Amino acid sequence: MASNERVRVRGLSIHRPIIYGNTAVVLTQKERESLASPDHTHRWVVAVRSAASAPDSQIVGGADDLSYFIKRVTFKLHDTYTNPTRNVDKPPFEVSETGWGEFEIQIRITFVPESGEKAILIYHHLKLHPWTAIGSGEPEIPPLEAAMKLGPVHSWQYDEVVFNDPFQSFLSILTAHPPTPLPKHKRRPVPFHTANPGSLEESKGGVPEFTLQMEKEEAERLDAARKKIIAETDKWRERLIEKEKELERLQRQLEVAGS
Ligand code: SLL
Repeated sequence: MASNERVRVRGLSIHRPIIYGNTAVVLTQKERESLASPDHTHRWVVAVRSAASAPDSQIVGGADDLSYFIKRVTFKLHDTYTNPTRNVDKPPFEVSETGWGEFEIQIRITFVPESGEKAILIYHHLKLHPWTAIGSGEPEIPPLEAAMKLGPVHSWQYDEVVFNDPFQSFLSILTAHPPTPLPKHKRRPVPFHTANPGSLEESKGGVPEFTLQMEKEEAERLDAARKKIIAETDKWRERLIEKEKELERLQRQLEVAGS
């Protein structure tokens, strides 16, 4: 049954940009009272989305439907939640919940069967509280009334799913769905609440989005880190060679002394 379908395109890498993370808002007193658990303070959404945002959308990322390569996203919530394992089999790949605390969310992305790829596991720290007081001391959780004034909290991570040596049939699926390009420059706030007043203002001004500029900066950081590792490796390799030479010398001395 060796049809071309299962032929791998060797040496080829193709990637799809995604973002994962969460948005959170403080619940009003009224909303809290209407909940089954009035101790919950926030409403949040955790999601896996395309990196590009739709123009003028109130959503971070999500311009493209990713179901052509993602079959299922499983969000494993904290055990304090009922049915903490949430399977999402169609877009939007997200879970909306209320709660009172931050915790680590396990996100498993299962790809369409045509891909022949194993599922991948990523982690996201659910963020409810805005960053405050950075630079002027210990970051602290602001009171709810203050947090409410700051607006929604965003915590998103850009990533790229890379497919190496893809099956021909899967490659066709991917190329039939080119990702919406990221905007070249900043049109909106970046996807983080930062502590300096300028960006705090910005973060109130709208929904953050990822840009090519940020992608470039991330690539530069990775490149710098790679160079540093190579330099370190070279340094330690040289030391090792020196030590081995010294060992040899000492062993010879021992032999001479012993004979
Ligand atoms: C903390 N380590 O102590 C974390 C745990 C758990 C969050 C946070 C609601 C659960 C429910 C909820 O927010 N759990 O529905 O009862 O901060």
